[in-house]
Amino acid sequence: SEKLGKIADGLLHGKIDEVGELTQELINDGMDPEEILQKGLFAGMDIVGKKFRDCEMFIPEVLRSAKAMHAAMEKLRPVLSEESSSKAGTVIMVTVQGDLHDIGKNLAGMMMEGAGFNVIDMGIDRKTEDIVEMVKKEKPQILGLSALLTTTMPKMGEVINALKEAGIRDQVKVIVGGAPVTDDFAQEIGADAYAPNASIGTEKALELVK
Ligand code: B1M
Repeated sequence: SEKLGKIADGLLHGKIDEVGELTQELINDGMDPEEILQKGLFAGMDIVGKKFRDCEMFIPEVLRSAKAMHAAMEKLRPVLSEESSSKAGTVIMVTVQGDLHDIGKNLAGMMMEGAGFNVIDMGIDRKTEDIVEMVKKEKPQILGLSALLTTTMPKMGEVINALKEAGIRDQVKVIVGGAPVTDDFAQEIGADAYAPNASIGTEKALELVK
């Protein structure tokens, strides 16, 4: 649809209100949220990522694109996290220390809410010790770790080791995700599952609480 192209383009140019409004219009038109994400929002964000990498876009502009993404996701939230009757359990979602990226984490959190999980979002750039404390306090079934930088990925292994040291590794299942994360890396650090995207992350979470 023409609107999907406008969403991608609006995201690229940081048109925050327009991206939010177009997303709402497509939801009202009855479009599948997955299609809005893939063909509109992710398509735009892919171009942002490439331009950022090639120094054709800079941090202030990328931040506007991220804000436009957030505006769209707020519109998608009610559709993605529609009350589910089942009570799947509790998930803590967090971006590890040193890392400020939160779009993928938020999306995965919304989908998990849609699958019936109670999601506790700890936000971004959280210290390993704070994450361990929160796991002790909330006793979630699942801990979801997100990292978007090759430099912060090792923090995910650090969290798993800290859970072991605290004697609570076997009380929580750990799912790891984020663009640079791989299945091999997840196995290497002893995670219970790797989520290449938000919907597979949600499937893995449901499998792990079975
Ligand atoms: Co950053 N950034 N960034 N950035 N940024 C990347 C990640 C980068 C690949 C861009 C590039 O160079 N091409 C690059 C990383 C290179 C590397 O490490 N290999 C990079 C860099 C270098 C940086 C800075 C260092 C730049 C600088 O300062 N010089 C800096 C670091 C800041 C920090 O974190 N300390 C920085 C800053 C930023 C902004 C703040 C400007 C902004 C983030 C704003 C925000 O998140 N609120 C930003 C953005 C937006 C990006 C790109 C363009 C887009 C990321 C994104 O949101 N994608 C990104 C380029 C790219 O990824 N191609 C880039 C959309 C999102 C839906 O995808 O997060 O991958 P993603 O989530 C996916 C899956 O990974 C998965 O599900 C989602 C899809 O369904 N997933 C999970 C993720 N977490 C999950 C958790 C789960 C399950 C699934 O459960 C546990």
